[in-house]
Amino acid sequence: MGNTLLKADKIVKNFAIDGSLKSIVNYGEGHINETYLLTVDNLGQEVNYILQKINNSLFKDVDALMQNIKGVTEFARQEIIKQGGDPERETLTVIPAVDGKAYYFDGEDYYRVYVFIKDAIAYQITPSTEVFNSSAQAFGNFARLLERYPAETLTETIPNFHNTRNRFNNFKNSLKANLSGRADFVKDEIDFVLSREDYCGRIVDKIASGEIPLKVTHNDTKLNNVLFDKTSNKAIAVIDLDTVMPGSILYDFGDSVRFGCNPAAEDEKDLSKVVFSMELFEAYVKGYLSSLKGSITGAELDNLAFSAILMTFECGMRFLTDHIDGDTYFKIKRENHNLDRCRTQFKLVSDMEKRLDEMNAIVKKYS
Ligand code: ADP
Ligand code: GN1
Ligand code: MG
Repeated sequence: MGNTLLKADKIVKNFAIDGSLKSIVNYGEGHINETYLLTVDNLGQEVNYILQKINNSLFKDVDALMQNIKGVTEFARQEIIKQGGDPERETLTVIPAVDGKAYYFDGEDYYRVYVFIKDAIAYQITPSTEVFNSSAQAFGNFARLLERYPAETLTETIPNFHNTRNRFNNFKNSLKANLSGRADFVKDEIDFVLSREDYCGRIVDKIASGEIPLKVTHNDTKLNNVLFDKTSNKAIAVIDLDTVMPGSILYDFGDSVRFGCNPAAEDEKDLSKVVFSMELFEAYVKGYLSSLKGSITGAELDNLAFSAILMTFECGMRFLTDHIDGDTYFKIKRENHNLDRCRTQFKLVSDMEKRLDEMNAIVKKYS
């Protein structure tokens, strides 16, 4: 945001926040929005908030996006209160703008403010099977919560978000346009995608035929979208609710596995460190299925292991598309960042393809 305290101060004054802004720093490792930690002095007491500049080139209808988030967080809040929990810690809390809206538009950009969840940590790499198992339970419980949420009140914030066939067509269009000129240097990665076209329709077709149910899902279930208590290391809150929309729990399961069953970073350059961990997979399956007992269908279970391959493939294909487009979607911090990310995903896909039978056996064990 040009990052001056002065500009931030003007923005903060448009939210229902008491006190004066002391500092603003970049925060977190999200690829989509610009996230800042605010420190406000309120009568001698320091209070933190999360300020986000919403990525308006992706989220075209910010009003609808924020209505979704308000709806889901208020619903979660009531459930947490019923269970005797602390709603300001266990879900996001939107701080309204002074005009009562859930966001502020300064004529150029859209901003929102959340209560800062204190003494919490977001992991960029899975630190242990215990932590990963706890994230699985948190996402499983979140899926249960969303089962009771009125789906008809939600707007689809990014249409076709996990329609892998659509993603494949977008990839082919990017390849044709080759806006960055980079397509000529990534032939192996391009072939990797093209030779797996038959994966793309496997889940969307089953959703279309009714074999796999459409549910309200999170759609962006990577480990750093869960906050953990710094002391107990237990998952406390599922965050990043921009993509809560109708989808399949296979998307949520697969995306968590994609990110978390890898002992290295999503953008690790040394691919010898990137390996699919069966131990972490088992920890996730165990946690997720324990939370979803009685609600997951046979068709969902049959496709659970494959969904991990598909979501990893889809994400790698999206990184490659963005690399070829010239890095217009995901935030990057270095040259070829999206290509590095793509390569880790394809390494994981190759590993999983070899171990699909073992993965299915683990799903069976906990079904
Ligand atoms: P993006 O859409 O860019 O991924 P997120 O909403 O996931 O943005 O936020 C980025 C990071 O900021 C999260 O991974 C987490 O570390 C941190 N974060 C977001 N909201 C909060 C919050 N309310 N309290 C504490 N940390 C937060
Ligand atoms: C983005 O917003 P963030 O960083 O939690 C992306 C996900 C990708 C992920 C890959 C809205 O997630 O779909 O899987 O990066 N979110 C959006 O790390 O596109
Ligand atoms: Mg995020």
